[in-house]
Amino acid sequence: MTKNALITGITGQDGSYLAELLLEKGYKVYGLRRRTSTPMMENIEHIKNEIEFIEGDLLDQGSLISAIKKSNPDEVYNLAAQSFVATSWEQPALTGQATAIGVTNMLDAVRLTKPDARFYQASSSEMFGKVVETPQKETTPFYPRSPYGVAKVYGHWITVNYRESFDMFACSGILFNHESPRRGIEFVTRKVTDTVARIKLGLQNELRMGNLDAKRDWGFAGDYVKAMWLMLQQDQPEDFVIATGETHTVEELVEVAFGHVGLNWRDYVVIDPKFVRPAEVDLLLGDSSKAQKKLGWKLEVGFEELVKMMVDSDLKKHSKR
Ligand code: NDP
Ligand code: GDR
Repeated sequence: MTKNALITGITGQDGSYLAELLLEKGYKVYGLRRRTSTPMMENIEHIKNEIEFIEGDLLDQGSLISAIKKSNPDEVYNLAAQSFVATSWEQPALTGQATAIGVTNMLDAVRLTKPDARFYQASSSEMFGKVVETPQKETTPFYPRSPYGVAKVYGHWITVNYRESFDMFACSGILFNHESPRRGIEFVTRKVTDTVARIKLGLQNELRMGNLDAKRDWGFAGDYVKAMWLMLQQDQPEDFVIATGETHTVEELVEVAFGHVGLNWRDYVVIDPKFVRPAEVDLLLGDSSKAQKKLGWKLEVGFEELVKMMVDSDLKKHSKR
């Protein structure tokens, strides 16, 4: 029997990879999409005819209830959020409404309309923030460092709470940074790979950056959406950390990206205080051994391969223009 899945955040990076995966598996895929004057469909252009879109917004409870009624989902993947950490200081209340309360809105829509649907919440390594232990795992206490991180902690605990209060099959995936050629342009990996491509092609002459010392555990989004699906196929709902177990500085990222096109990053990178955050997450390094053991999840793309894949994709994109 065909399974129905509802994905919020379908136009984003993860929404697009997850939709591809579920379509491959024979799911009927519904995507919750916000109304915008100019729809942003770049990530899902190639599969848009296979997805049934439902207009809705995490801030509008009625629209979520009707989305559940229309899609009658077996599985709900709640990926929508205000997801850019830097913006969360500029728009903290909106971030709280979408990234925190939006999760309750979605959980309640499921509880009231289709309580046996399985629910995935997109939790984040940003919840570990000023880390209290390394590597970070499922039991590591949270210490968020941004309004985004604070909102994600709320989203995480409300998911756990609905599981425990209403016996819902609700899981939270604590995913560390994951990237791809479809990553939004303002996130550091894509900003770097896009600018490196532009510099190589003579379209730009510098890269303005913030803190080069921050360390992140970067993986490939295509690998990480597989873990989301696996979590909802288990007998019991549980939370899992998904990470590579390797950490790299932003400086290493910059070095690999420029090195891939035969340039020295020191000739192009300018530090601009505008990109330094009010509070930083200095180090993230995840331990995904629980997911490897219980879900059989494994990593396929490593750090250097990922950065090179993104640079190559941006070179191709800009060469066409
Ligand atoms: P993106 O920023 O690429 O996508 C976010 C999606 O949310 C977009 O489709 C956006 O729609 C949608 N959205 C934003 N606000 C609303 C709203 N109020 N109502 C409905 N939809 C909304 O994020 P990613 O794909 O990278 O991440 C997916 C999820 O995983 C997010 O929740 C993120 O916080 C979380 N996460 C991401 C990680 C990563 O490294 N990528 C790591 C850990 C967690 P629109 O196109 O209209 O803006
Ligand atoms: P992050 O991702 O905050 O980890 O959140 P981002 O790529 O924005 O920043 C990573 C690190 O790079 C440093 N940095 C810069 N960042 C940006 N964006 N631009 C710069 O110019 C720059 N210079 C240095 C940052 O200070 C930071 O330390 C991402 C998002 O996808 C979240 O939604 C998700 O939950 C987490 O990853 C896990």
